[in-house]
Amino acid sequence: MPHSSVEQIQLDELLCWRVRYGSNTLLISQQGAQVLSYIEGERPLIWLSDLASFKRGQPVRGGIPICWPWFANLGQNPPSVQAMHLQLDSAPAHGFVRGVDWQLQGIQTKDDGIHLDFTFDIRLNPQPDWPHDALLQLHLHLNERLHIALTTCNRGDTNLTYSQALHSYFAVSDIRNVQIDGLQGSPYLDCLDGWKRQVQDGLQHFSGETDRVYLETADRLTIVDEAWQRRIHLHSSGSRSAVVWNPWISKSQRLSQFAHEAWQNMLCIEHANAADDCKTLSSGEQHILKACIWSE
Ligand code: TA6
Repeated sequence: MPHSSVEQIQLDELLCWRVRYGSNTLLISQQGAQVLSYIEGERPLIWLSDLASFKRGQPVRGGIPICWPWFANLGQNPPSVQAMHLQLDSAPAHGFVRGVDWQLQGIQTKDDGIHLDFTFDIRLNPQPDWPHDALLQLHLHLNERLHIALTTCNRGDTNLTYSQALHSYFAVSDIRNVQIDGLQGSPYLDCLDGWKRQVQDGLQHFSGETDRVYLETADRLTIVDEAWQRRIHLHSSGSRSAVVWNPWISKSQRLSQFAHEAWQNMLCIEHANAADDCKTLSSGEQHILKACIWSE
């Protein structure tokens, strides 16, 4: 097995772990159980903003924030997701688990790589406006690839309906010169045009702000980056929706922790259960959203 190590570090206000496996380096914070960055060899695969700040209660710009128990603004979700919340207008974007500490359950070095387990237990973090009994488990497994599994367990007596996303920021050479392979023919909701339903025609290129929820998605997507001679492979299970986002020029200037030119070097592709793909769990049921990320 290649050389591997795990060290606990402090980044400003956040407790983090730096995990190494061979030439791969993963940085995770206890807050949000958020992957902050992932570097393969010399080059970032998961992007972290140059202006990222590591403050308590504030999601870090970049990495893989976990959006749960709703994706985007609650009011943009299906009525069944909205109905789980008691104060629609006070609900934070992307849910309430990004900015709070999760519990580290364990770190194990095995023959197949390094495994980290975190939980978010609603019983330890009660949400008066979202009064449901659920347990979130995040399993991170690092070897030649980064494997992520987010499990939602419904411990309540009634149905639990939620949406979610692994809000992954990928590093690219120049958004104007990359494309996504695998979305051809998929329907999508255009979040910049009233969430109107469209259909993807051919490979996805970028020439402006893009914010889309793709539906009926394939379980394999690829970011083709000719300039860096790199293909980033994204395999998933438990998801039939994927969010594609680049803020482009003007929105970049309204984003926190985001340099004005940073839009050129990042691309979000987020494995999700969003819109029509939201999930309903009966009492005692669980669902696992999985993603596997690597480049070659
Ligand atoms: O995933 C795309 C999106 O919903 C965009 O509309 C934009 O708001 C982005 O998420 C970033 O959201 P955040 O709350 O992390 O700034």
